[in-house]
Amino acid sequence: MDGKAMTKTTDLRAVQDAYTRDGVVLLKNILSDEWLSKLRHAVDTEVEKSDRYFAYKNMRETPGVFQDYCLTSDIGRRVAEVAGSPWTSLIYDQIFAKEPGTQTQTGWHTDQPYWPVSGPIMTMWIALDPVDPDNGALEFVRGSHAWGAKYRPFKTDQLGGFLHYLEQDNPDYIDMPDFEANRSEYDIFHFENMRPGDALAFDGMTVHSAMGNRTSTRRRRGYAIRFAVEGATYEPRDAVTEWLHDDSLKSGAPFAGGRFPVIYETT
Ligand SMILES: O=C(O)CCC(=O)C(=O)O
Repeated sequence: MDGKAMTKTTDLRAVQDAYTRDGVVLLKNILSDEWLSKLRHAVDTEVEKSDRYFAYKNMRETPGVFQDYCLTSDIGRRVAEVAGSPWTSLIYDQIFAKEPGTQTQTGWHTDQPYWPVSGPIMTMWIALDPVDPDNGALEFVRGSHAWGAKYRPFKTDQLGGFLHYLEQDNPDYIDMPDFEANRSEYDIFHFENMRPGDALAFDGMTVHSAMGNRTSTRRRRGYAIRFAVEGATYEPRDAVTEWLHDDSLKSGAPFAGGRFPVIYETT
């Protein structure tokens, strides 16, 4: 549908290098005008149903625009290219609509500990509006995906504020340091002036947060899709994301198939 050619080898190397080094890379202009318009419209239809900025999840399991985008666009190929993987499977998708005046800062976290998966996974966070520090840019701790630290997942309130830790007794996890209070100790950065259709590809272990939307007029709609790639395995844990479990997959099996379709494969 997009009809875009494979990414040029030299550009791709630079993208892969940045992703491997920093745990996040900016991809410019990955959406056709048609997908941008369809996704904006679909997001607006969802957003009317709730007032929580991160409430809308897993739309891709229901027939409609989100499912069509995940299954028929070039997004699976792009993920495989950035990760250097022969395949991509879908985990789930989510809307982050920080409307004007949504002051809440998304707390620092890593994504992977929340999901029933081990090994490499990637989020594509696609901007549907211009995004900058005024209306809610995402921030990243450069290189944190490679630290080997597994941060304990935690529950948040309706506004995304910290409530309490999950899996208190799981020795695999350590409590998250206070990145916000100690910002100067870390290499924290964001991408300036994302345009609609630009995407952030980031590793499931990269520490990140998002600023609040301090504007009174500018929307900040983000559409995030979570993907598994080669090396990712299914690891269900009862304490988190039971809604993503799939009994047809064995624990330790490749994270592909069942509810998590392979959407791209090199032939
Ligand atoms: O867009 C946001 O506000 C937060 C996004 C985020 O934390 C994520 O996609 O994991």
